[in-house]
Amino acid sequence: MTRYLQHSSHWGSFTAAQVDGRLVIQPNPEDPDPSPLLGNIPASLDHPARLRRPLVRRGWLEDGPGPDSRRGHDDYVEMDWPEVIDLVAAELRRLGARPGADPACAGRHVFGGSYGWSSAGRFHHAQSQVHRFLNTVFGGYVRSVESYSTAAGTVILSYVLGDTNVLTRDHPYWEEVATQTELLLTFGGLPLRNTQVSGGGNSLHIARQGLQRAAQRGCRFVSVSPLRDDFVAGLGAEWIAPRPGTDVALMLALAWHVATSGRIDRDHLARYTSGYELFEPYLLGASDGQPKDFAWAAEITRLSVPVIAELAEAICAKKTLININYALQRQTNGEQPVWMALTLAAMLGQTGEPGAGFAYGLGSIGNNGKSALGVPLPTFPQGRNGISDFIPVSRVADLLLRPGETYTYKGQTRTYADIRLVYWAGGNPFHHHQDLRRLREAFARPDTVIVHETATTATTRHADIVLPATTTAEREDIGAGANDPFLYAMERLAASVGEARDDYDIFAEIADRLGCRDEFTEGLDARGWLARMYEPTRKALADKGRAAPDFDGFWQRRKLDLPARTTLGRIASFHADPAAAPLPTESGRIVIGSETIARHGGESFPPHPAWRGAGEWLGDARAAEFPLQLIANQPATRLHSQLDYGDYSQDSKINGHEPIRLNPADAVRRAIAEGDIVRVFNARGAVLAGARLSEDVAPGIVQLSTGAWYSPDSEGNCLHGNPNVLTPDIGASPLSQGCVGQLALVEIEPHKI
Ligand code: PGD
Repeated sequence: MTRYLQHSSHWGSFTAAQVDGRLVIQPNPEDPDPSPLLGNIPASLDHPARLRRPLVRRGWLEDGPGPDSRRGHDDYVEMDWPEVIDLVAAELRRLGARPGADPACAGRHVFGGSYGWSSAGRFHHAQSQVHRFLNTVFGGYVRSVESYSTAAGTVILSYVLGDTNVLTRDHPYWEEVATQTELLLTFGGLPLRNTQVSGGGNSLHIARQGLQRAAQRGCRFVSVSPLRDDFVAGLGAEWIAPRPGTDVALMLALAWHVATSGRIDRDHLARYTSGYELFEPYLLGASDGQPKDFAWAAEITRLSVPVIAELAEAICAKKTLININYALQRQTNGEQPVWMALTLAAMLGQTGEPGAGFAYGLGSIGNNGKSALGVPLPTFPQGRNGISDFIPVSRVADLLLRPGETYTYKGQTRTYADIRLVYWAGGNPFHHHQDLRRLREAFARPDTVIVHETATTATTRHADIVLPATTTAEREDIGAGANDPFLYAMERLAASVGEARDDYDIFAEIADRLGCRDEFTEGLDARGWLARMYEPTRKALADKGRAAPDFDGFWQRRKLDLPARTTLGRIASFHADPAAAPLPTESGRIVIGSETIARHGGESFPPHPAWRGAGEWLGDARAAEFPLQLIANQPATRLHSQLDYGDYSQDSKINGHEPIRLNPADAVRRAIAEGDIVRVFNARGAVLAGARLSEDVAPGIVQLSTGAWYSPDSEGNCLHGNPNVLTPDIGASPLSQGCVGQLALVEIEPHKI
């Protein structure tokens, strides 16, 4: 009988076996709503895109390290492992790597931010591996902070509420929504496609059930989004589609009604917040002559006054949970919608109330809204980074293009380092970064770019040395994710593809050549690390009187239950006793107004939430030339760009192009029919995509998800449909410098062959 082996991914746990040479996947039988993304995994073992041999760029090999605009255009020479390891070791040595290297002279020229989701598995997590390696051989590296997922939101919340990870992973919102919420007002909808995935593991997909239970109880859902299907169909959700980027104006009008109709909870504000007095004059128009009333908001959002007024009254009358999705802060001035949603919830006096108040990112990622765990998860130690220098993660092109120049971040004036080596493993910047033609210029600057990858992505085609890495299916690991109630043995499902090696083994070999193998490995192989990393979790389970077998016992059982935390979460503790459990903010309370934030945000940053526009939005002057709002959101058929070659993702393509959705009225006006190949363009470049006409997309909007592999033509335009050719590479504000990849202005026309 075929033995199915246990495994796990960012989008679900499963068992798998090879049947007739192809991986057959069985989703976790306990999962109420398994993700169809599992259908992308089988291709990972046999697809031609898999890297099978080490590659070195011809120009680098022949002419040596140095800035080179041939990156992205050059061809590659295959190499044997011993030879390529020697080559990498020699180049790292030239750049200053050695045992006990002095961080002051070596690592400060190395960018090891290496952002990316990589794949599930606590040990083979590629970013942790590269960090430990660079700490070992260079003594440190220039790192990155924040994430492409949530930077503007995380930064503003760090001032006004606290640590985002603690907040978003600390609340059993799904249970509360299912049992208590009366009105769920959700900005950015609540797209189940995003709840499919969660970093490290997501074995129970409970969002759909939570919403269904709430609907059965009579909960009202209002989804504010340009896309109707950002909320699951069939539950009677109302769809409100303001112009994208104008949600703050809508929230302000709701707040104006709360304040002027006498429903404001001043006791709640006094007990739990600070700085409302800075905000109210702006809200009521005393400071700028403009009350943020319904008519004002209707003009900006293009919603009707009755729609806004009805919603304003409803939130005052019901137990209301105001949820704000990550997408809303991935925009210019992305701090404002997050800050304003929190402010509105506080004015209603509902923060801290189960099933009500403020939620961030419910529907942005699978495990937000589940109960936090009561035991620690296994972690791979990354060592000590002796370099204090960092960039906000989405400033990577600026880092490479503008060495020595200054920028601001959280009130600091910082200087971009002079980077000679870029080392990347487990990420695909030519998928995730904005303005990809500019990123190409940036990647031409360093002396050397080294990438470990499982497949030939656009990032490997801009690297000098490409080292083929195994996927999780080809190695053993421990699978677990925040708020996920299981720990899994990830058994090896298949032999390595071609000559691919585990990132750990690659780093251990290079460290060996540099004379510091033992510092990197501590004498352990992968199994040895898994056993060591498992121990703190085992001990914590034992301390709680739970099943806690030794490592071999765990491996045989293949799965362990992890208990949820039983103590109060951060927000609940604060609301229970704000003096005893203050928030980590300047006042110890929720911050609605603050001169510190205004100072840190630079000249035009307001001391309270405010409507400041959204960069490339339909009210901007640039809309005259590029009149359509591009929503470059997360894809439904893959995680980011991962396994875009997989069957489930490929089935969604139109003649090999990524689908772009638009309203039929906009299509007719441009003589575009269903299935046509279209050219989407703006001043930054152009991409080809396949047209899908849909009434679920509001007029004036086009939606092209991220993750189609960047396939540049000679101009750097994308033949496949990666929207990041079109999105702006600027920081959300001088405060956060967050990614603004969600919105851009574009035009679209039939593609002429
Ligand atoms: P992934 O496609 O997950 O994208 O950006 P990210 O770089 O994380 O890339 C991971 C890569 O790791 C894949 O190429 C995969 O093959 C490789 N990999 C997987 N496992 C391993 C391994 O074990 N070893 C090695 N060496 N490699 C491995 C995601 C980022 O994109 C994120 S988080 C967000 S939220 C952003 N979202 C948007 C957006 O909404 N709009 C736009 N326009 N742009 C975005 N970009 C951001």
